[in-house]
Amino acid sequence: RGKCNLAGWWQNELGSEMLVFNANSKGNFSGEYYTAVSSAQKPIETSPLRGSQHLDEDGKCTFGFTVNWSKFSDSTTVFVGQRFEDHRGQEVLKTGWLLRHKVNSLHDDWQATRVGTNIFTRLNCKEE
Ligand code: B9F
Repeated sequence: RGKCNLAGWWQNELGSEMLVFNANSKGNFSGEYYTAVSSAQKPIETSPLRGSQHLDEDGKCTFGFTVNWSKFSDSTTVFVGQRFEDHRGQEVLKTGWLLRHKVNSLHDDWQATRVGTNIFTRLNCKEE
């Protein structure tokens, strides 16, 4: 695996899990996101993600991806982040996100966006 390979299973501090598929030669990737939290009316379902990453050789690539929650919500989240290794060599993704939920009018636009951070670590560490 290359130094910035994001492919595989990740979990964040909320317990949300995502599976990232191999990026292509341009750094574009897709995956699946299972959020541990929702507060939507409908039950949580696996949601598709699409992203783009840099392919730097130093292992500290930046990336971004969008999650479309359409199976149970009309909202969208975008994540931006960077890969690091901690002092034990464990991979960590430091991310920030914006969550846009659907509002019914321009008047309510001011309250449509939430912001936060998530830290992802590898779920199953396959050493290769
Ligand atoms: O809960 C979100 C939602 C949007 C409109 C009704 C429900 C959808 C899932 C978002 C999951 C977020 C967190 N999970 C995670 O791993 S994405 C960023 C966080 N990281 C009610 C109105 C707006 C939010 C809740 Fe809703």
